[in-house]
Amino acid sequence: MKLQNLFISITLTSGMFAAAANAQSFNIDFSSAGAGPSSTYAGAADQTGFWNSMHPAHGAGNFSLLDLNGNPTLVVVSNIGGTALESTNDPATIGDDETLLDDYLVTFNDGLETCLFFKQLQPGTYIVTQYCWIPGAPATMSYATVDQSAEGAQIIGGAWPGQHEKFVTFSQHIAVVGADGRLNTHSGIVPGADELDGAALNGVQLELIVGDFNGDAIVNGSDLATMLSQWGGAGVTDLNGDGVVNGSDLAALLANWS
Ligand SMILES: [Ca+2]
Ligand SMILES: [Ca+2]
Ligand SMILES: [Ca+2]
Ligand SMILES: [Ca+2]
Repeated sequence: MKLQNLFISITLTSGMFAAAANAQSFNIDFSSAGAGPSSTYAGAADQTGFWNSMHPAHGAGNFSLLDLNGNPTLVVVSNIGGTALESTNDPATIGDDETLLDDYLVTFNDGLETCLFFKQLQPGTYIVTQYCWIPGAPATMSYATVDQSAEGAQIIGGAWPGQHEKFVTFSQHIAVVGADGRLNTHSGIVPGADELDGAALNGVQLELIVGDFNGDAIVNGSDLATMLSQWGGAGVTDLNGDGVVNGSDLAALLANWS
């Protein structure tokens, strides 16, 4: 393709891909009230948009997730382990922070984490944010892991710092979802801690890094090289799923360049 034509193709198609990316990024709050934070609330992942409000009763089956625009997707999530929803008004939290943090799933069993099982996710690299903060008892630590991440456990807890802070209110893992479309997250008792103090899961944010093919959560020349190696054919770099790697996919990659 001539460079000029490539540029035109990129210009025409780049708008499509913000929507495609949004379709595979999600905000989830556990709530008894049936309403999550407002759509202007970005959380710790800096990701505004619709917040799914999930009650433990939803987790018994497959709860269908809406995307950041509030549109239906094929992605479903179920949960085991901590299925009791606790609610405490921590005096330090207000507004949307309170909506997210002041109710939560809890486990009191050191052999049973609060596990979420996502299915039918688009394969790719995700930044996975788990909120693991116990309102009213924030010094109690939780132990957060993600099966599809090369990163180990992160231990989360501490007094509300006035805003979200990694390792205090949330964990963050880079995870790679494969062709099976699955992602498993866990928040459990810290090994050796008193299980009767509990461990929390207030909510989760999943952010798909469109255009990252090597799992480093950065979109750069390495990913571009992978795309060019598949140019004109099929492969994982076919970002819009139309069966061919071309300028449309390149536009999506460049739109997310790190
Ligand atoms: Ca509060
Ligand atoms: Ca919540
Ligand atoms: Ca990369
Ligand atoms: Ca394509």
